[in-house]
Amino acid sequence: MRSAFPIALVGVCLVSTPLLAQTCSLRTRGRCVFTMSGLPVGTLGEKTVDSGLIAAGIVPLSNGGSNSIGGVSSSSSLSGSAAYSLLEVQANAAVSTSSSSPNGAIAGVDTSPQTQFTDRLTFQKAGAPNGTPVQVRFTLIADGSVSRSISFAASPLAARASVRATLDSGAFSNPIGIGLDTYTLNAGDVSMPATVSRVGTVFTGSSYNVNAAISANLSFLNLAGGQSGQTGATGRARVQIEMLTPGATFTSCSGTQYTPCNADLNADGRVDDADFQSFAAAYNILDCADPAMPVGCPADLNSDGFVDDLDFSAFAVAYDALLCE
Ligand SMILES: [Ca+2]
Ligand SMILES: [Ca+2]
Repeated sequence: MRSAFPIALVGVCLVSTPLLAQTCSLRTRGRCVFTMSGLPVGTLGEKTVDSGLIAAGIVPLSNGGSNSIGGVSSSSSLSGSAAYSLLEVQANAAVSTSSSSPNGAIAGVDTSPQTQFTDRLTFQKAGAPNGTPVQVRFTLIADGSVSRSISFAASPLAARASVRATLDSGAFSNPIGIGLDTYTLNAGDVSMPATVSRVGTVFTGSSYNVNAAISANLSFLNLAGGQSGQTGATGRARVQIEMLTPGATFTSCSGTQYTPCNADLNADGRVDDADFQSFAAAYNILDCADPAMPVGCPADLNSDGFVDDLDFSAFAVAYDALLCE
């Protein structure tokens, strides 16, 4: 959203009102549930952690707990990290009940998103006056997995796992969503792995927020009488930002450059063997129009519609460099 100073306030406030501060922050949080009937009063059955808003660094996320009584057990865990441009989350939940126990149990992970960053970008173009339109491309690269395993016949909603990465900014319309879900994707989301870009027109001298987040949600299992089940979700996302107008640049509140690193196909900030496996699979498919190719054809590093030897040459350079910097 373009920054706007509320002119009406100027007349009202005799004391000068500060311009909106440049904001950038990181946050991790989430609730784990691990409870059952029959627990002694006062037993911890859920736990919520929240880092609050942190200005800098990598913010780790760690949460979890378990209970068991009379042959019934319940556990859930959540971990991850938030850094500018790189987000990661993992979650697991499991329940089992003995056939002879009268107790039921539930487990799950929620509170969304669990890892997130907000940054504020200001655009410039040398020699151009403030208010000059320039174009910028925002890209979200996301990968992950979900799993669901239950010992009994049930609706998909009885034990649901989902992970979703999102990117939005006032600099472009239509927020990006990439996800996986054992039940059904969010409307408008494409499935992981995927690389999705939006191009926006922004104005020099103006500032725009960019927000990215990952959510992992594991629905509660409500089990009794000799049932068991487990769910898991893991997701990673990386954000890159590129100026398309020659001579245009941006600065960010956090100081992050959001440098493109297109060969990092699994969004973990490194170009290594895991990326090579994805690249090799795409190389065998060749044509970006093939339905088997991941959305956005991320392995087509030179954007010519095919994953071929030209892309392999570019991949090899990034593989040698290893880290996305
Ligand atoms: Ca990688
Ligand atoms: Ca290509």
